[in-house]
Amino acid sequence: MRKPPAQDPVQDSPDVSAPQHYAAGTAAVGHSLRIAQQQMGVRRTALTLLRVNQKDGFDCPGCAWPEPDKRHAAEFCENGAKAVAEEATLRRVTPEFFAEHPVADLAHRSGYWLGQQGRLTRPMYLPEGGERYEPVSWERAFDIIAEELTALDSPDEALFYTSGRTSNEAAFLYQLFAREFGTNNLPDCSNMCHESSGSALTETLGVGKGSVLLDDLHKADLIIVAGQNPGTNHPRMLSALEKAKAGGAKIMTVNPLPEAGLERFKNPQTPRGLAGGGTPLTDLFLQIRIGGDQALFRALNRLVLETEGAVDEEFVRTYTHGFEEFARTAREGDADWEATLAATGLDRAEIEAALRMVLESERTVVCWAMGLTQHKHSVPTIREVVNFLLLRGNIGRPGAGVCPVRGHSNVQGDRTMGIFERPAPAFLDALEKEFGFAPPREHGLDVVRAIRALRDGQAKVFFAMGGNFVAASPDTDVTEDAMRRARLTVHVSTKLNRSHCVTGARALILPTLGRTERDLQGSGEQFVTVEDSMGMVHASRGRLDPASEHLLSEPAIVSRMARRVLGADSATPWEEFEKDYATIRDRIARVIPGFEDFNARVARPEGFALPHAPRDDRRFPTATGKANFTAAPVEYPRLPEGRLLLQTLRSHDQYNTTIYGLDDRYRGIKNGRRVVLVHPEDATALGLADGAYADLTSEWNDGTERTARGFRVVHYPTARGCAAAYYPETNVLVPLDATADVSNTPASKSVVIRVTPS
Ligand SMILES: Nc1nc2c(c(=O)[nH]1)N[C@H]1C(S)=C(S)[C@@H](COP(=O)(O)OP(=O)(O)OC[C@H]3O[C@@H](n4cnc5c(=O)[nH]c(N)nc54)[C@H](O)[C@@H]3O)O[C@H]1N2
Ligand SMILES: Nc1nc2c(c(=O)[nH]1)N[C@H]1C(S)=C(S)[C@@H](COP(=O)(O)OP(=O)(O)OC[C@H]3O[C@@H](n4cnc5c(=O)[nH]c(N)nc54)[C@H](O)[C@@H]3O)O[C@H]1N2
Ligand code: SF4
Ligand SMILES: [Mo]
Repeated sequence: MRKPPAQDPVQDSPDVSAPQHYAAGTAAVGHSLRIAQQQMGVRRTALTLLRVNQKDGFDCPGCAWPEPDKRHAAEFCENGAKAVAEEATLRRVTPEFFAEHPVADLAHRSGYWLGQQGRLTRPMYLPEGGERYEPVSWERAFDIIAEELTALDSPDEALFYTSGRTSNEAAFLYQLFAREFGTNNLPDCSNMCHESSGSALTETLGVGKGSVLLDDLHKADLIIVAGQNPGTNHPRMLSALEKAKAGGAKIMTVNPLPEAGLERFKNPQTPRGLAGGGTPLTDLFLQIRIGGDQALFRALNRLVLETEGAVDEEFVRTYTHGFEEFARTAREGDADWEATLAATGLDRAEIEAALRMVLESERTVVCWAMGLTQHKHSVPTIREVVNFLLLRGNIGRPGAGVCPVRGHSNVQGDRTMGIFERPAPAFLDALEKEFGFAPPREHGLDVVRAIRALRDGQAKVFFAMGGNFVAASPDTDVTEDAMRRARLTVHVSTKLNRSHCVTGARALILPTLGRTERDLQGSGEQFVTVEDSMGMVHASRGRLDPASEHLLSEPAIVSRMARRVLGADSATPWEEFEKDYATIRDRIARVIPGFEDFNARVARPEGFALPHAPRDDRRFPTATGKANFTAAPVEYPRLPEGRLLLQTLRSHDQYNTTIYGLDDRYRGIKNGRRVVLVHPEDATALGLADGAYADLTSEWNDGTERTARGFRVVHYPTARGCAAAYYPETNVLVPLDATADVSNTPASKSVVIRVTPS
């Protein structure tokens, strides 16, 4: 066992130097190996990293970027290596650790310190009024869950949260259990992530997922990367961009920050990448103001409409609906030059340069992530991206399409498996037919509504399949108070985190197997399956010995909980499911379209692609049966005098609420996370010197204010009027009610703040 650092490191004196202008290279390789070896030692590092993303290995627990068909021996990136090391660490959290550290002590530790303690090893229970977690048997843990669930007045007083690492098999069982229990309360991390993409794409194209495969990126003429920082968050996407460029593609980047990874890429898998200057990626950088994207795409659409012969009229006539109204709105609406320039902060020449690239391209892909999804007007923004692609027929042909780049490694698969608070009637019908019970039909609660239900005493049991709910959610103080009002909080987790320290009256921690570990059940060794960001499904097999003999897999936990809670009321063969995951896949095959013959097809090493009607044959399963143009007013945030618009984002050394280290190498930040990046001229106007310390106060419509203290001001080349600081430290500033229209995603990329010297 390895020892974690005993002291919580001081986090508030970051060192700052100039940002880097390229990503990866040798530093990335060295950095990932160093972190991996600290956690796993040399031998385990070598054995484990060689299995990441291999056809007989395990799926990288990092992001959802797909694997290329031809694999290298080292098919992982720096941040994949960190994700693996975080899970395969040799450090352990034992019952003695919990005896030494009362919950009140853990609640004062940083998320970084908690995570550094290592893997959870035993089920732990915090009794009502107790000060410390104590070891508990699995049987007793399930009894406690059953006691609290059966005591509820209604099944809708229970909440079943999911984070996106859960396998297809576990997710399918989990939603089945929740629905047999009687609720659609299945909030998930997607609600805070790509919900806006799902909402916009389902309405306009009929499928809430991306429409491109990896090869389409390689074939594109133009790739627009908007609101995404792949150098950190999807590092191997840079290899795809490099390949696309080698094939002649142009890349346009839309971002308030000049992100190093999009400037230049030194591919660590090639000798040239390691030794040479690397590949310049971005051809045109549009340094947009936060929240200006809808205005930008609307302006491009207006200009395309005004250009003779630029619209793919045949495509528009055959496959789309609503063109006339959209065209009228774009021509006559509020997207004139004045509004466009105010919203985007760009100048006319930049937008005209963008237009030229658009018109020169036969095949265009738009990629995006949180920079587009976490604003009040995110859904109309993404609909405008769809308008943009439809205009030139860029849906359902090779080298073109929508590419929302997903976060967690199986977040897309979890949705496919039915982790959704608003399930489609057809899905519920199929469950009903297969399992012979009547699933609840009323919609359940998403993340924000779940927090309100806890706050208002309408939800009493909170169960989490992974994740770190209180740290990931907005309005930290409100969320934590809400969580403390629960009767019981349960977390199925691999690592210790903040959510274990902010509990209901009673609390359970249920330790589970990770991706890297062998999963042995009654019928022998099991594998699980996952779906990547491009709808490819494949198997994942762990080989390491489990972190402790007391761990249960996620499918086993759900099966046992279901048996204990539902008892004779359930005709579902839960025991068989636990014993042999192939029997779960047989059921998935019968319930979920696209999974026919699941067991046979997933036996192929490369897995299989799920069908996608718009991509495969330009069929659009929408309300109109066509791809829908939409016409919405252009919105963008307007800032009161002396305020900045704050986006809350990720550093290079974190995975959401998991902090791997205290550096953000590409942005030149070291040894600390409480920084706020502000344009030098804005900072000067506000009297904020580089290196000064400041408090951030957010202002919300209802007159309430929220403050986060002690951030080092960094003069940084972001867009004017904008600021950036890391999540989750700044989640205290995001009001619970500040959400995107339609999708209800927290607007954590557009928070109006004052920055005042501390
Ligand atoms: N290493 C690592 N990998 C990860 C994660 C991680 O935390 N660490 N998280 C995973 C998850 S769950 C997700 S969802 C993804 C997140 O992946 P990203 O979405 O890339 O993550 P963020 O750090 O939130 O970065 C948002 C980017 O959008 C830009 N941006 C902010 N506001 C705007 C705007 O209004 N317009 C435009 N055009 N751009 C804007 C920011 O400057 C930044 O470059 O990554 C996944 N992969
Ligand atoms: N302000 C602000 N807030 C945000 C965002 C933002 O950009 N800004 N981004 C949002 C986004 S995109 C997302 S996706 C959410 C993320 O929200 P979550 O998914 O809830 O958070 P994570 O930090 O990914 O969860 C980490 C925890 O998952 C557990 N874990 C890891 N692997 C496994 C596993 O294999 N099984 C199980 N059972 N548990 C495991 C570990 O205990 C670890 O502590 O945060 C959202 N919150
Ligand atoms: S790009 Fe994502 S999935 Fe691929 S190795 Fe890196 S972290 Fe893992
Ligand atoms: Mo995410």
